[in-house]
Amino acid sequence: MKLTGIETRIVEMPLVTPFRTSFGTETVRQVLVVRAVTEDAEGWGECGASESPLYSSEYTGGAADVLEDFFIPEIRTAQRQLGDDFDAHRIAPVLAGFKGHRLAKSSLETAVLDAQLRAQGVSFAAALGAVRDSVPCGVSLGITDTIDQLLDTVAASLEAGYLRIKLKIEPGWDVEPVRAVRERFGDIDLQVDANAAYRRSDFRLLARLDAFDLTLFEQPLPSDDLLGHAALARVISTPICLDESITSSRAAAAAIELGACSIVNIKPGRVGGYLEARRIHDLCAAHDVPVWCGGMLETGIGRAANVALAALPGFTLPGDTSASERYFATDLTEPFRLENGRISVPKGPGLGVTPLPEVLERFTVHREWNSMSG
Ligand code: NPQ
Ligand code: MG
Repeated sequence: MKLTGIETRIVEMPLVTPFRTSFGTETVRQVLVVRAVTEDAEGWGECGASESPLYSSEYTGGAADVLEDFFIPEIRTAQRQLGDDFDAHRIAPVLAGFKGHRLAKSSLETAVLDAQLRAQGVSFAAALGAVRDSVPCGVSLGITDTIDQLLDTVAASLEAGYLRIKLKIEPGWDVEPVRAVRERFGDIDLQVDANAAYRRSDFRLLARLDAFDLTLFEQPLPSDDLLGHAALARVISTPICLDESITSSRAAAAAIELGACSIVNIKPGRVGGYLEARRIHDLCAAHDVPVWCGGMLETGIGRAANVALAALPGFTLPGDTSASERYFATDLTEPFRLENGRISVPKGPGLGVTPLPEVLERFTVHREWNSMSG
């Protein structure tokens, strides 16, 4: 394929409700959107980074800088050397020398892969190996001021049809909200996510969550503490699932071998892209480790790709692949809707959706064209 250029954009999408986690509260989704233009098609990718480096070390402005100053120039060189042999599979190897910045790398690879698949007339789902035409959906619910507010939010989510509820927890907001939700709603599929907010000294507190029959406990401890998670897994009965710790297929292999988790949250951005995400899916399947698709408050661009990935056979648990309206009054694309707790996998070439031009323009705050011939 022949790349003509890559556009980097920052858009700011208002959220329908503030989203509070152990690391902060988000009211606007500031998101980097990448458009790859080739001679035959154009493709889109979205970066999971947020305005501040709180979920991980990446943030939107930094992602834009590293793309514009380092990654795109390196891709330009590779494109010149490889000519028609250049394609999306070359991107990760070409950028491998640059450390980290996986969310940024993923947005670039996704945009080029989308352009390539659109030119070939192949959907993301077909290219990745999807086996379903719709996926079961869960929802991730932020920390609220009161337990009554949380109960109302859970009730509305079940009413909307979500098949699984995930509660964000942190020290001081854990056993009591979980108890209240379990008592009020009975035998629902319920799980929790701490975003690394606990420490090894909290094991006795965390063992109290065993009483509530949770499907899983996501990322209790800091991302670099695989041994801590392995130790925790030996003293609690709730299955541990890792999110932030799983930055690559190597990290996933280490976590599984150490017994640090028995379930894996796959976020394609966090691992550097959909191709690496598929490798982790394959690795986990080989070890009988269930996986599910996480979320980073994606617009329709990232959501389309996530839903395609979540249709692979090893994704046996409902993902954080919620409907567009969970986050946005107006999405960048035609909205993804929940039907009987599921979202349909797009069938069209590439992502199968494109940003609505006037919506994209309305929310854009920065835009740069990076020519491949410049
Ligand atoms: C998680 N996501 O699983 C993340 C955390 C998260 C849906 O719970 C802006 C960008 C805000 C990315 C807030 C969900 C975010 C974000 C939370 C990711 O841990
Ligand atoms: Mg998480």
